[in-house]
Amino acid sequence: MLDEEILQLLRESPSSFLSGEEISRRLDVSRTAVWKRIEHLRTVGYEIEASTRKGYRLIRSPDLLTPSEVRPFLGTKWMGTTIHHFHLIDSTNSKAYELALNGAEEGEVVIAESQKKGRGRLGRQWLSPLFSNLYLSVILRPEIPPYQASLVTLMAAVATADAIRKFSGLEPLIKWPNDILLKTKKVAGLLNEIHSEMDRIHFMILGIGVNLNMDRKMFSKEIREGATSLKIEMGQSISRKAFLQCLLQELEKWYEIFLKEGALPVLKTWRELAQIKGRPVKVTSFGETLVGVAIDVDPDGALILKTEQGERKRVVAGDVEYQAKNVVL
Ligand code: BT5
Repeated sequence: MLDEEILQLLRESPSSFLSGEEISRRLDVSRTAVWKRIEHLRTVGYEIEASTRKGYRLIRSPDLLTPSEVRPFLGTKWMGTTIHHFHLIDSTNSKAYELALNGAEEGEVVIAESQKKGRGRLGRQWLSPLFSNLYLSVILRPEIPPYQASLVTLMAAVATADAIRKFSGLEPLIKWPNDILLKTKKVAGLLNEIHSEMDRIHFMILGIGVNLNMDRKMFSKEIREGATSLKIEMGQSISRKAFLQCLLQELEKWYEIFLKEGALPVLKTWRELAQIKGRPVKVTSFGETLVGVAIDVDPDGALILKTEQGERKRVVAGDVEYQAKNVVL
């Protein structure tokens, strides 16, 4: 908190020095405390010029995702108004869940620079190295029946893919239920969790991980072939702040569209971005494997496929592998 307040003061006078005495007076802390926090800010990447007579001046901020770095540029109406920021955390989803249980409001966001136990679906792990990517969880409290929750998942996939498309000019593909691919490699994953009663959602957590500045060697051997980052695909370093801004704007926009206009616009764009119709797929769902051709998603977000035996199946949760070439349906 004190770090944020010091940065705020330094930002207010970008071209002039602010004395340690002035900072300590305005924030009601000792000069030693100010000096210690300035030293800490330097270790996390802030370039702060210090002059014994004149005081301190902020020269450059690192690409950190702290509230004071992020909020002024967000351009959202309500999403991300409150940001909980951590350098290292177990999982942003777990933290957001805990905050939501304790009354956090719709639109509050948890962001981490790295995760110790970044979570994928079904107990899998999400590789979350420091300062490289985006790890965020958004708290939503939609007034919809629980059976519609998977539409919010589709909505989040659409918003994430749309943000990647707008930011990079590349063509992301959504892979059911919620992977985002660039040229067949996974660039982003979503883990959405729900806390509900039979007929009411208390809250949903949209957990989104997007690989932004990871180099190929940073991926573990197991996932290297199947994963990518925006930096790898665009051939340049990515401003995490700028991407976060784009992502939260898209999420806010798509969530409002979903609440106002219902599922149709979300499903329409999901279909465009997933191009799933006619894709030969192998689906693993609750221990069962189905091989067939994808037909569509239904209005509840379930995957519809026609099996090799000609049966029409509806899959509500599972993993999909794409096979060989498309079939014209
Ligand atoms: C997902 O799971 O794709 C959901 C990932 C969600 C991560 C975000 S980060 C912020 C928030 N907080 C969390 O704790 N989680 C969310 P799944 O479909 O199960 O995919 C997991 C699989 O993807 C792993 O088993 C690996 O094979 C692969 N993988 C792991 N880390 C990866 C990475 N950084 N990039 C690409 N693939 C990865």
